[in-house]
Amino acid sequence: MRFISSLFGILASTSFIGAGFTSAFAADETIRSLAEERGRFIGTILNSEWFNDNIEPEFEEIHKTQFNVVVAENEMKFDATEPKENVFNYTKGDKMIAYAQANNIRVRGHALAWHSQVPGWVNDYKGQKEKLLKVLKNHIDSVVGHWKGKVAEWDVVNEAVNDEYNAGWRSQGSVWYEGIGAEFLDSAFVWTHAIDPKAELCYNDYSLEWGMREKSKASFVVEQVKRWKKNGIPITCVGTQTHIEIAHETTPQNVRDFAKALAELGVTLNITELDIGFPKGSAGKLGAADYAKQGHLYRQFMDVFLEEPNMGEFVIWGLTDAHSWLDEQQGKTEGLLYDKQYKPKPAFDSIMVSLKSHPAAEVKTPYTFAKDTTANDTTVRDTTVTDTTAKDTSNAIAKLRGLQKFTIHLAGRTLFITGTSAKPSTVELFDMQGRPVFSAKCENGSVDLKNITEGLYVARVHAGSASYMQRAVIK
Ligand code: 9MR
Repeated sequence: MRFISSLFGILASTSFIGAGFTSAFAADETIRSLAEERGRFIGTILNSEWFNDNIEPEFEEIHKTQFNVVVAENEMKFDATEPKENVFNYTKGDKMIAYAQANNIRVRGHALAWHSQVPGWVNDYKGQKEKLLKVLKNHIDSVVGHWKGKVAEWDVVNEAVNDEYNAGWRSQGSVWYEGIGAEFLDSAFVWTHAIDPKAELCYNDYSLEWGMREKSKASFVVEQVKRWKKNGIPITCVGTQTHIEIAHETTPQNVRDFAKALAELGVTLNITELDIGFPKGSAGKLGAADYAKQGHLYRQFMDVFLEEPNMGEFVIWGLTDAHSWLDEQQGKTEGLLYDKQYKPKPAFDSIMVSLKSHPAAEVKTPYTFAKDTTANDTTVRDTTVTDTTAKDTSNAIAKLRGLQKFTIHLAGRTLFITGTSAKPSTVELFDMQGRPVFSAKCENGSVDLKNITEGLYVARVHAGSASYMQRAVIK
């Protein structure tokens, strides 16, 4: 791949270069480096051809240069990782993890509980609730345990909403729903969190980019996220797959609206499988205006992504039009950033332009939110409250400095505080996105948490002029 240097201003004013696909950016300027400066992740899959060592050398070179988050196209799915009951195969997934670690790339795990790509032996247990619960738990325990600390984010549940535009769970064709009921989703989140408390946990689906109208998939998902958060189910993100076509012009705005609705709930929205295909029949007939239009849509998605503070990952379902599920399975074509000869398309330039038009100082990132860095040491370090009344509490925890130690102890629903130098006066709880959920005066070193739902919180204790913070699990 050859890049020609030119000034960003010239590119911005000419908008898109058109067919010929010569990128106008310097070689050391990558979408990865620009995304990293902005605290964001831009990614793509490793196609199955990569796992089988059956892909052109350009693929990996571009992949690791331009992207900082990766997903396995098929190799971490249920049928790949547990082809026989309780017999696990991690070889291909391990290959990807090693690649990601060598190149400092974040890993998305895809996917744990999904009705598709489950092996035949699971379907043999159709309708057997207790057995299916054991099967799913064992799968999650083993797979998440194997890659604990190496997978930053899991698609815990994939595509569980039906396609019938009546806002309900996929009740047919899902071995999990038919056998267990909707509780399989809640359980999957709880089990995954129990094994890897540091991982981000997503609900992932398609057609979420169709807007928030009544009975839409997106509004149904928002309602479920509300329920999950209320019940302490440890969901941290939603993935909108976003497999769209060139004609779907309203979708970027819909994704923006969806992101805002999820922000209200303290949940991140990630774009997880973006592609913008042309109808298959148009192959060979596409011109500069078509590729410019595709670029324009990519740019609009990137603009939304950079402008919404609760979006963190922008993942495209493929790198090159030479290897894409669109041609193989969808009757669509040429939906990606690189053409079949690995030349960057105008869509690539559009993403560059969008990144450059959003100065790093103005782009917020959800990944400064409170992280569970405390698995072995339950004291949250480097965090103490300086602004207890901040309106934007989402970043409040991350801003905190200079923590001192204290001890909390839960007996039933009573929280006891010891070890502070002064008498504790107030106790507050925040959810893991830093939103306040509880505040009470501390009488005799304890507070009653009987109205708090189960879940993971950060407790803040005021004692004298100091305040202290610590992670608290309410069971
Ligand atoms: O790209 C994947 C393709 O190779 C598989 O044959 C297909 C089988 O279901 O899955 C494709 O990936 C899908 C992803 O796992 C979930 N969302 C839709 C993706 C495209 O079908």
